[in-house]
Amino acid sequence: PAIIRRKDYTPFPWRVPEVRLAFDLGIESTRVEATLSVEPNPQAGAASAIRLDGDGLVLESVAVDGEPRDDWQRDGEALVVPLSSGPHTLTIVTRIAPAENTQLMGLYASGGMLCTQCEAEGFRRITFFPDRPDVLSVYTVRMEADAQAFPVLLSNGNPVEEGQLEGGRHFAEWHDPWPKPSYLFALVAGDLVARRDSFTTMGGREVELGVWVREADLSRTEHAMESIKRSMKWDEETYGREYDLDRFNIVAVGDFNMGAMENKGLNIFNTKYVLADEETATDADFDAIEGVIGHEYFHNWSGNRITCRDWFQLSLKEGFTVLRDQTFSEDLHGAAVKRIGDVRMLRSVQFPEDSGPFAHPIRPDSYKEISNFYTATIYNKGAEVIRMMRSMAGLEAFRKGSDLYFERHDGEAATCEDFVKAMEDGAGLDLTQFRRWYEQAGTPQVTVEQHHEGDRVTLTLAQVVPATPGQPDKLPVPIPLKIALFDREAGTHSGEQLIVLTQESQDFTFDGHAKPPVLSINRNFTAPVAIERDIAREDLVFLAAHDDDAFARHEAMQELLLGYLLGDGDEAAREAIGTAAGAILADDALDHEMRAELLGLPTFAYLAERSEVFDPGAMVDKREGLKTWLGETFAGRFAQLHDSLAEPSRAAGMAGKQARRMRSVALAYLAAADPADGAKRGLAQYRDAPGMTDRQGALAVLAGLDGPERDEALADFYSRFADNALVIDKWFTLQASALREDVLGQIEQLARHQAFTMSNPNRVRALYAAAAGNPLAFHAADGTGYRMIADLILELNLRNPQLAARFVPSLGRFRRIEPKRAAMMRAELERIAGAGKLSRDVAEQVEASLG
Ligand code: B3K
Ligand code: ZN
Repeated sequence: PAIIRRKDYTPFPWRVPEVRLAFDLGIESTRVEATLSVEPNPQAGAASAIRLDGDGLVLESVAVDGEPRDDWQRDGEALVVPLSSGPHTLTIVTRIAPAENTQLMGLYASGGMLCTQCEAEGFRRITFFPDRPDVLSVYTVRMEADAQAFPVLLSNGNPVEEGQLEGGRHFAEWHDPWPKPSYLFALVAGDLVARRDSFTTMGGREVELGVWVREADLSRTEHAMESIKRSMKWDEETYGREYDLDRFNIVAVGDFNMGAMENKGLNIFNTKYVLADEETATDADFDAIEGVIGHEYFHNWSGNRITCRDWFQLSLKEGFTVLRDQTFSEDLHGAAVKRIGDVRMLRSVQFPEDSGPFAHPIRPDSYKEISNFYTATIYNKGAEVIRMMRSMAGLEAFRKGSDLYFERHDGEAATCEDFVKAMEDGAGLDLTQFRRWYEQAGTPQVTVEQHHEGDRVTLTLAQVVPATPGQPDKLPVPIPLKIALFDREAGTHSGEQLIVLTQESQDFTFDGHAKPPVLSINRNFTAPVAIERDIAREDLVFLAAHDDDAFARHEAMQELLLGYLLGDGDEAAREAIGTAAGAILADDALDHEMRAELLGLPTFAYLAERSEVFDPGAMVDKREGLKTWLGETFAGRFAQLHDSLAEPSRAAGMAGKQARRMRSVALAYLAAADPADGAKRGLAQYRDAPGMTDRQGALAVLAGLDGPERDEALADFYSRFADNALVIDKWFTLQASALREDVLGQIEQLARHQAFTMSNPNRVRALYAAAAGNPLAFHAADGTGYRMIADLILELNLRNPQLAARFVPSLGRFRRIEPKRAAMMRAELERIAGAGKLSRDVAEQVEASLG
């Protein structure tokens, strides 16, 4: 595939101020008439033709200024129409087949309804168009369809007209007054019902809200609706951003490649991020729904009102919007646990990406298939980079920066540089060196040394940004680190401060410390870096028990755990973990959710990332062994917690959620120590569960055990929820995630289960993303796990390239794995590479992986 480069950007020679789309909708066949008003773009050079992107379209006719034309040409999938200078009207008729659209890009069918997904390059699968984010148009959309099959017809903006037609057909017309790029176009046609509500904006605009679902799902939409209202309010209060249409609609779709999509005024969602009630969704599901609804809603300003000039700027909207959704959730439910979870995700997914074959800067320099760049780097590291600006500026100045950004670039297709400049001007920061965060891939590695003399402490900090593919030499970046120096005896510190490491190596001195203080560093994870420091074990125990920064406290515990799990496993290291865990379990000032969080073991993905050579089998034994030991050591306390925190329902609010979290963690430790007791307790928790949080928590533990309790719970779960696809997804995931020797065979059986299908992305991910993340399945010593994932990639390759490509990085990480397994992983990548016609998505990932 061809390489697209950032430096080659040129503006499109034509402007397309207005677009009229007329759809004659049908599942098997849909006719699209597109009328484009075009005029030369004064910002670009003159052109004698217009080149329109297309993908899989059947062209029926072309007319210019009302005159039929046949002097057009096809250039690959594109359509080139000769055009004299000056304004014109272009009318193009195409035909598409939604039912055959298995890629789920463009217009496709899902459970009898029709819906669209256009980001990044799906609009060209609907009609010929300059399908690039810097061409902004005002859209009017007319949809015609069978009234019975498609009673509801939705598109962007506000409704203008609707009516009945002959032959049982009807139509609706929508108009979106805000100019937008084609990737934000959307339509939905189907037999849907809405939960309706309204929101009055700070400027007094009355917005009609709708959450559109299948009738059977209506009772599970309350949380989504409440989440919309909370999002609207928060964005007004926190960023001064007001909604700008009379309608805001969300539609839930069962077959969807990702989480959701921010189409202007008509967000389309994976059902997973809309539907929830206590019986079928966990607390984590509720929070994820609120977070994703917030994310898509916040895009209305960071993404839609200000969009991206080109796809290299993707982090402009995604990094910023992730930061916005993260802090939205922090503000609503407490920052500590949210931050810890976000950092765990960053380290488990983004750090490995940043040290692997697909490492790329948050603003990449080139790509072959843009869909491959919807990554944790663009999204989550992108958010961390903006969060650093926020930490350096302080909240007030940061708001000035964001205000200036929104004011200066409203209505434009902007660049990351525009954002940085607005932050410099508005927040008063000098970001000259900071721009390297946008240019360089790789997670900076920071080492810390501490010296004490007289009453002076010197911290010597050094940084290395590691080489990544295509970027052998790196420059130092500014690394803002919040620190505190603790007086060990008093258990307090004299105040938090922000230091910024800008050089390769730098000394920071602090006076007034008669005794060597205990350093708490990168508090609240101010910088997305890896820190290596020489710290005494008892100092980590001290911080794990006393640090007043929740993240740093958690971090100290993680350092103790990593030290033991990555080291040679000596007794003293384990004892130190025991001492810290004992303090955490005894600390009555902690809430149960934070307590559970502090007792969580590092993920396998992060352990692999931190290992020079990762031996999955050995690590499972060691990590599970530690769990057993902790469970035995604190059996009494865990049992007491499991007994006393029984069955609060969601009505109990925050305290109930905290209790549920701790209860299932306690169960996991108890089961590790005593499987028979764990099975008994697990089944009781399963049976008595007032909702999905306790039920799933119990089933997750039972799935890893043997015996009748496991069988009973799994069978009950399936039959109880057989008609709920999202819950059946959980049933697949729980079994495929179980750490048991026979799990691979079970996954193979689940793949043959009648409820399994390759055509639903949620179901595929439920089984195979869990399998690829399970060290005992994926890394089975004989290589069958690798073969299974490679077969999956090949099977999905052309059917759904985006979904297929998502599975490649797991195989691509072979350089970190012990040599026997690494060779088998590589061989599977080579098998894919040699397998014939590969989609651009899979080809790019596989080529990068093989390096
Ligand atoms: N912007 C979409 C992602 C589209 C991904 C296309 N492959 C969702 C989001 O980030 O909000
Ligand atoms: Zn987004």
